[in-house]
Amino acid sequence: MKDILAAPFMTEMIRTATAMYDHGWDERNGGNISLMLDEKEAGEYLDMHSVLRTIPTGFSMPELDGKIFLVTGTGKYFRNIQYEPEVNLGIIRLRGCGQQADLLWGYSDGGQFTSEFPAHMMSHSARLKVNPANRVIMHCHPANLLAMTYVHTLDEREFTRTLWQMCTECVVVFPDGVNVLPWMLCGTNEIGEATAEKMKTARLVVWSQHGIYGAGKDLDETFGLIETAEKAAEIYMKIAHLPRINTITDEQMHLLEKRFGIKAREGYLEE
Ligand code: 2HA
Ligand code: ZN
Repeated sequence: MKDILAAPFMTEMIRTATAMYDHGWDERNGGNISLMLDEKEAGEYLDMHSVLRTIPTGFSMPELDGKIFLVTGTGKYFRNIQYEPEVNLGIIRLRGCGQQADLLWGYSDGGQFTSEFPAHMMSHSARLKVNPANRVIMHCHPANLLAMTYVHTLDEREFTRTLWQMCTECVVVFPDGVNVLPWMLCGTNEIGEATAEKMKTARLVVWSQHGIYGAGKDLDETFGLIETAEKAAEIYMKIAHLPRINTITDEQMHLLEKRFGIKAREGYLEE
């Protein structure tokens, strides 16, 4: 059996969580990540028949039965993941219509997966239907995106258009735009279901006055998606109180579409 702490999925998870903390996106126990593992790859590092304990999930999700996830722990600090991965992370495999999670590794102090587990698993399910290559769901609290939800309309088209106008590459990086949920109680199946619904049409979902969810094929892509949206929100928060005399026009965004072979979300740009 290979050393799991040297597994690429583990080192990338630790590197990503540390970078997120360093960006100021994950104060205290803020934020959570889930990464769907390839069963064959995980099998090189873990005895798949050895279940440490079983944790009930509190929801039903038959389509994820048998799927294996590396997930951050509830109450755990991103800042500490690099020092004690086995305490702060866990690997679980779902079974019993997704109602049971068999712990294969981690949460070694008796802990369990993030309180946002329903939102993560429901979002995985939604994204897998859009694109089976999507393996990552990431949640964090970037200050400028959060700030924007206090001063900008939460209309999804308007919110997306504002972000696209803040940096030239935004429309290229997230042509599918940003969906927005109003304030909702976190850690519940309800916010999980609402997030998953929004994930059907975009890889970024803002939780107003709370944070953001991102989805992607790997940790780098998902991190980059949130990083780009947060950069745009930062520029917005620098200029929102000033008269705007220049912008990126819809005509210019159409030029970006052509140059980079992308298509902005239907109806979000003027023809
Ligand atoms: O787990 O970010 O939304 C901490 C959170 C909850
Ligand atoms: Zn949060």
